[in-house]
Amino acid sequence: MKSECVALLLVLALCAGALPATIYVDDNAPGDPAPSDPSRSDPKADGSTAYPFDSIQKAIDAAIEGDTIVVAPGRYLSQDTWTYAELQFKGKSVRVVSSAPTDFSVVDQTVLCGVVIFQGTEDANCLLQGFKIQNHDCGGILGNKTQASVSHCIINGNGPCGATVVKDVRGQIANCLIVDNTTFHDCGVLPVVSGCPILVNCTIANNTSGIALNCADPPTIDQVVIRNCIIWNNQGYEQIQLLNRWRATITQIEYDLIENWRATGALLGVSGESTLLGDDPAFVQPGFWEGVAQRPTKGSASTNAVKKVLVEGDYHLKSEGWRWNNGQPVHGSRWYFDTSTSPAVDAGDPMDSLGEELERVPEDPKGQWGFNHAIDIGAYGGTKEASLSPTWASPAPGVGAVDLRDYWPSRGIFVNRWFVHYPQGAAPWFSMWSTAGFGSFAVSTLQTINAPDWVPMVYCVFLYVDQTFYMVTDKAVLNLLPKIPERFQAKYPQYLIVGATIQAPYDPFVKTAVQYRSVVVARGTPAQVLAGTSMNPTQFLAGAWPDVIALREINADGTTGDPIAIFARGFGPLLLAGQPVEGAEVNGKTFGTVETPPAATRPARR
Ligand SMILES: [Ca+2]
Ligand SMILES: [Ca+2]
Repeated sequence: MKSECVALLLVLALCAGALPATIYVDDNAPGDPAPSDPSRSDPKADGSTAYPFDSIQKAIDAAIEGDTIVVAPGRYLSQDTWTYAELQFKGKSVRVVSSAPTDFSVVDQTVLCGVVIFQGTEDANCLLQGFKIQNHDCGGILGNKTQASVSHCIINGNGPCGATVVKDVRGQIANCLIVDNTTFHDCGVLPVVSGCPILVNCTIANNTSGIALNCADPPTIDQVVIRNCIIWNNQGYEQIQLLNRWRATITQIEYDLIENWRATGALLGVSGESTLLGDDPAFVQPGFWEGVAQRPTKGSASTNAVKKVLVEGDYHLKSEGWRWNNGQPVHGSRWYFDTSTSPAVDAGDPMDSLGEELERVPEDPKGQWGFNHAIDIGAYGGTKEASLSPTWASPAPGVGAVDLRDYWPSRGIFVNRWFVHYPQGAAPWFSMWSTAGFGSFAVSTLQTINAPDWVPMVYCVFLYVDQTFYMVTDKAVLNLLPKIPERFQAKYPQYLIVGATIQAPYDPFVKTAVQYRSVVVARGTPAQVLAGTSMNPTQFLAGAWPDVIALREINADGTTGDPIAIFARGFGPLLLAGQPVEGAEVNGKTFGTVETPPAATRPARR
């Protein structure tokens, strides 16, 4: 009987252990006899909300794979920013997050004063999110090629022996501010970030050294990704150093702002067309060190040094539209504006979702002064503290909704092409390129090819005067702009307000009279906007489409039916006239099946 009970208890214990748990850490919980001192704890501390652990290490030691550890604001590891301390993941694939991990004001108050050490065997479910990592003597992250991800961390004011602050993290490093790191040891200067990283929306600036890419070590399937990042004003030879044995099977360095990036031979073949070089990112205020430090002897803690003080910077991006104010609210507002605008605002990959970025700020609900068109470059891109670009259009958009131009790209140097599914014979397709933009209107030219039922050419006019996107066939009308055209092929509202019912053209290119349908505007992922339709998301061009707009027909009985058109942010139409697009070339990238276009697709200019 007794052995049966023990067996049952064991089964229960195993069952209980198999469920992912949430473990809480708070260094300042009511029952703690010594707050900020993990050596003396509440005897009842068990990681529950009522009796949280006072050390993150205790929580990791108590956790099993899949658990989440939620850390309250406070200072952990070392209480002295010049004293070494460490946090070890010990190969456990757990999620260690702050209490509001994507809120940088909470991140700033949740400090790991020391070095975070991954054993290297953690898998992709492992996450470190929402901490400030700062220890002037030896702070940073030692990844040991872990697959763990690191996101929404402020990694600043670290001074390890050498300056490798983030080393060998193989999971994604996203939305991290890696700034104002230096060294107070005589160990030489190593790269501030090294290894074979996947860096997305990071700001790496004002460090004693740049980053080094080295993908030569196993595992053999490696990739380097540097997307939507700012790498700026790091001392040393280069912002990005390629080590001799560097190689990667996948290399993606794009939509970045990089200072003095030297395109050495090893970089041939790297995609980087959208990378801005040499442009000042216009941070609000870079950080700096005060006081003169006397370097301590090699390997020792810096007890004899004149201790420098880090005056932390503000690495939000300046904007004449709206910019998050990190300091005291001005007139009760967190949103402020500058006399210049960073080129990194709205300069990220236009096909990325905005994430938590605001489309308009609460103080300007109509978007009269600032409006969001795309994800920003840098650590605040995709967060609610991203800057908004100024509203240049005159008159102001005034309706505060997404602009169709963001969903039908025609700006830039590329001729974009979309191929429509056609059951019989070769697919018709259309191409579009930017011709001109003016204060009150912008014009793109759209040509249809291999499509006998379509008009051969339309001029797409974004007219801010009446906030309408017209397609006109008669080029003469362009001479009268910004007058509202009397004759046009088709038209859409420029701003597609989610939930609104509008009249939209079913097939904007037909030679016969264009039919309009009553449609409701839906926005989200393809699966979200297709919910309740007869269409399957897999019918559409494969790709990550985090943000699409669907124009869904309204049935006779008032219910919402199938879409007549779907537009993906930064890409253009995924579905037009009820037909899926099955291939495209957009901004130099190829999607799906693209037929070789005829040699001359661009007519001579007038
Ligand atoms: Ca304690
Ligand atoms: Ca933006």
